[in-house]
Amino acid sequence: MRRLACLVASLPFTASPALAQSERTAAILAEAERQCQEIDAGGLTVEPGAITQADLDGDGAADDEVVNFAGIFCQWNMSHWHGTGGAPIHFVIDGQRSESWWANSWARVQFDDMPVILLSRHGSLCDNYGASPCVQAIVPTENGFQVVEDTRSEEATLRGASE
Ligand SMILES: [Ca+2]
Repeated sequence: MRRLACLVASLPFTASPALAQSERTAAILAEAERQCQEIDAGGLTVEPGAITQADLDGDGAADDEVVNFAGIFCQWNMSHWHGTGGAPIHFVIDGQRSESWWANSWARVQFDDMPVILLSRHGSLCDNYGASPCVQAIVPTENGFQVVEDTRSEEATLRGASE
């Protein structure tokens, strides 16, 4: 086991959480590292590209960060943050506030003058089988993230009233 640990530790993609750009991102990685230790799974492995700079809130500066756990692992437990629903993706605005969602992938688009984050999520969240297409839109704002609440029952009521 010790030999395996040395092998894993020496793989080229192994990186240090010290690569974090902002305090908030550093805190996310520190918490992840703590979780790895808690489950006795060694240190934290951060692949190149797991942390990217982006302009999420549309202020024109790429001073936001995306911490994508698709590229972050516990050294001895590669599945800790990885499942059929993807992995947690943390969106860090201005290095200060963040929220995370489990998703397979993300994209930043512009829609009606709004910066929008799109997430490809597990199909069960769209009340369908796991691999079915399921997309969620999130708007980063000054105070947080705007997400539509589940309005399906409300819409069914409205539909029923108009029939
Ligand atoms: Ca920003």
